[in-house]
Amino acid sequence: MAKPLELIKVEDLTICESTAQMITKARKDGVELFFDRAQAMKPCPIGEQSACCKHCSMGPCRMNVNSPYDRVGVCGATIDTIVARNFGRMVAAGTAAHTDHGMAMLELFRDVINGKVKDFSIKDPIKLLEIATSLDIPTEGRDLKAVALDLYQELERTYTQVDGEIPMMKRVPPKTLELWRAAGIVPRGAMREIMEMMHRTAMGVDQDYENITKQISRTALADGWGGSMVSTDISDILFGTPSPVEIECDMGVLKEDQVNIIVHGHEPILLEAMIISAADPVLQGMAKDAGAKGLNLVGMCCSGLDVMSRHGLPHAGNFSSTEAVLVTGAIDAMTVDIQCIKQDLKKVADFYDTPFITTNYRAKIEGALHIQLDEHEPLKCTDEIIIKAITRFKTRKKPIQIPRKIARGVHGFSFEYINYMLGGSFRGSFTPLNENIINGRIRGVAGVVGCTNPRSKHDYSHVELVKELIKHDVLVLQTGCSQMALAKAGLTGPGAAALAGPGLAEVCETVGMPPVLGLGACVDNSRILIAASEMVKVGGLGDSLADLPAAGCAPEWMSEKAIAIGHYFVASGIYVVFGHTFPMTKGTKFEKHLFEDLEKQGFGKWAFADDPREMARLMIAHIDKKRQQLGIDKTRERVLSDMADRRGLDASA
Ligand code: SF4
Ligand code: MSK
Repeated sequence: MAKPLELIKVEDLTICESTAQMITKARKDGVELFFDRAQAMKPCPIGEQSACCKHCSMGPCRMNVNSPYDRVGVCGATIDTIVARNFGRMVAAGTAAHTDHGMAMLELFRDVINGKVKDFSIKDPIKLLEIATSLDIPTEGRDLKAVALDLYQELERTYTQVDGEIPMMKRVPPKTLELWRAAGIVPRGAMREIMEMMHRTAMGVDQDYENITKQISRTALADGWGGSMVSTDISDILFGTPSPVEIECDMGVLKEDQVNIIVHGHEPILLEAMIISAADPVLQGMAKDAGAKGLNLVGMCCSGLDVMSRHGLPHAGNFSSTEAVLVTGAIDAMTVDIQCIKQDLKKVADFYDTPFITTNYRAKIEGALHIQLDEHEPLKCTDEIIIKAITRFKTRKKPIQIPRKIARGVHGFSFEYINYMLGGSFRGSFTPLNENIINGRIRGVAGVVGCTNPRSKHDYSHVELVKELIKHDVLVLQTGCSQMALAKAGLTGPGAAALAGPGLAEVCETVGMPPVLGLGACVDNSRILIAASEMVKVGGLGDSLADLPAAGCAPEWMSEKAIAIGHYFVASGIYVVFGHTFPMTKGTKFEKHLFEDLEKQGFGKWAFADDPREMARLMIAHIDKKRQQLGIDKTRERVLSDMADRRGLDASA
């Protein structure tokens, strides 16, 4: 039986002070939050290990997690078939989410080029030309619109192509691509791969876990090197490629004397349109007439992460704080688009008299006000939302309690900016990064990404893991809710270098960068793939992504999207650790396949750990193993290697 809610200590639920204050307030107000439900609803032990199947009505079939081979499903499906199929469907769902988002961005791009969408334009023509060139689209002497139309046609294949390799395969390091070709996992269009994944995991189709894993890899690669990558590139082309800017984070960014509007979700278009509406003098005048000092637009979750560094917009918190922010009573409207939007936000918003507005036909919530955002006239929707927020400001009834904490940090490290930052404006280059890895100042690179989860102490594992990694000279790249966890903890500011090991701290000081680089939303993990590919291209760290002294981790993951991301990194050659839980039956052949065999085949591999220090230990051990394989484990003396040294290291690898 669940403990009475008041006995669960708030400090066991979160390390975010603002969220903790709001959980306490919600309890006083009698408002239930997902933290409470997560305590009350214990996970099914069979489901937790992914050991059940309901793919047909001869089941559901439940396996014995303590003795997984003592029975099979009614159809004869073994535990390996069942767990692999379930895993495959999670990857298909995550890939579908990212690619549907990416395709929406591509359609917006097409309509901007065609002049059908007039409120947005191409903000980064240089990136448009660079991407076109990387895909062998002629640019010389051509008009930008003609190049853009060709680029649209080419990128559409990322989603729809039924046969042959998708365009972004041109960006994969040749040796990695060779491995994928030999394994038969080079992706076609995402629609094709998702379709085949769903088919193969239906009752009575693919019942060989190794063969299922191949399609899992192919589907995940269609996400990371396909749908997600295109989404990021198009967002940059349309709205500008991020570069570092100081951002204010945490709930202290809310203002009692202003109209506070939260934008939460994933597609940048809603928040970009809100920014245009909020700058409208008529709406600003209405806010003033209502007694407000102004309109305070605040991002949350990945909507905020995607847009904040393009506009210097404040950010109130990550996934686990989206109910808590409503508890302040200070939110005059919360508006959402797609993904990671908890259904109970509507109920919490109702309690605090906050208008809760859905804007995307793909993500309505029962009982919530829906104002469809039509990309051809987006301001119609966003103007209306602002008017509703102003009305609520005028009629605020509930007491307001805003946590005071504000953390300032630097965000917006796109691949392009990292290149420029390391190499300088005339000779953008990853060479200094590789050199510092080779000489040992930087031990390796880690991607720490992903969600927060009420079954895991909010933000705790993200922060402890990253502290441990930088202390051991591992440079950390971040996206998604993890980035916001570190931002709130003050680790995205310049002060974080003081927590870094001596080698990493020295590099940070020389280059003028923090040891924790925030790259954007969860869909922007493709920026990490491109950065890793550049490291391979620059030389000295092996020939394929699997050779790099690098590792990834999602310590508090919850979404199927995270599984798709984890697997596209594994298939790309990266070691990936997931925390708090993993959808796997222990002691199965499928577990061994993902956790050991894939690496022997030249890919990366999965791992699991519950404690952040153990996650760090596993990642550092892997990085050290790769350093040893590259022959750079003995080169931690402080000398910059030249080209000849690096060629030598290459030859000895
Ligand atoms: Fe059971 Fe097989 Fe049907 Fe799954 S597909 S529910 S294992 S009978
Ligand atoms: S929002 S997928 S909780 S990172 Fe992208 Fe955060 Fe995870 Fe959603």
